[in-house]
Amino acid sequence: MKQKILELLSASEIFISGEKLAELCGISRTAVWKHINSLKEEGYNIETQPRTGYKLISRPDALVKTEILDGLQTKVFGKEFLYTFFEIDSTNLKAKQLANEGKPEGTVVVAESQTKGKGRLGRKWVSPSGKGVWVSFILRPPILPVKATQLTFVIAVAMVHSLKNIGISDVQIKWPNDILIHRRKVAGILTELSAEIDCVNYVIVGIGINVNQDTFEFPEEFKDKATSLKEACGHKVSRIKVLQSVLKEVEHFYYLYLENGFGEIINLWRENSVTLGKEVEVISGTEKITGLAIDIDEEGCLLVKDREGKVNKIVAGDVSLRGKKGNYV
Ligand code: BT5
Repeated sequence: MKQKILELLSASEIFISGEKLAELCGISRTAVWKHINSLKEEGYNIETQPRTGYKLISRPDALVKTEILDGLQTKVFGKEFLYTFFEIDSTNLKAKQLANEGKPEGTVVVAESQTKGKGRLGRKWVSPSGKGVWVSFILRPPILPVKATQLTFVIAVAMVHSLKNIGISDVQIKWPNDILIHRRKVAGILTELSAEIDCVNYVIVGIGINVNQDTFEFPEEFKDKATSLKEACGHKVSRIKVLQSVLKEVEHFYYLYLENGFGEIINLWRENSVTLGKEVEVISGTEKITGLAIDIDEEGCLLVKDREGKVNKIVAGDVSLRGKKGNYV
């Protein structure tokens, strides 16, 4: 009902009386008043005039439920199960807990900040308050566990489209899980699997997107490798719009993948890859491989042709691209 009141206020440029809102929503005026107060607590600036009613002045710049749902164009993702937190250890950990409790596919967890944001292999993901979109969702794909790695590619393709949709160009994918703008990392994807030998219980996909940081705000260790949407387009970007766009495209490409398989996704991935056709250095466990990144295979492994002409199939690792000065960055 709160959502409906917000929609009515958004659509009106003039004051709407409590009586009118009550009538349109089929609730009492006291109930309207309570919902208005709850919206105010969430950060909506609603002007109230005793005899004329209510008018929406401004919206909060916060990842609150009402705001996320207002205009969210998904069928399932985030529609029924959407959890928002001001601060959390990690949205992936929370999503995992919810998945273990039986929450369905399309459940979404978002936080303003994470105290233990995770990257791959236990690395840290820096997630400051109010600056980014830190989101995870539950998937329950009817696929074999060996195919679960393909989901990172599905999500990467969805990420490129979702950022392009909101007017951000030059978005590219670096194998396996980085989203880059002008060769700097703007987002990372973390895919975690729970499975039996022959079936997937669930997959948690976590995405961290830098939205409104300035370069100087990034920690020294990766300042020269990271960027934000604000840096890329020169102005502040609405985190709500980013999140809504990501959820829409993730849902779209995920269902496309389930229906049509990996083929279409692979082609889209290739089109948007910064890795293929480049000289790369890959650190995979204790191994270091250098060569030409020629393609990815059906499982999403990177194929790197070394100087001897041998094609190395790389299952997991970190890729550096050869820079203009011949060094790997
Ligand atoms: C990733 O790992 O890129 C996956 C990041 C996934 C984060 C999301 S946020 C929502 C959800 N909840 C979680 O707890 N996690 C997910 P990886 O490829 O291992 O990259 C990690 C490395 O990126 C770090 O070692 C840093 O060097 C760098 N890094 C950390 N924070 C960053 C940031 N905000 N922007 C750019 N680079 C960062």
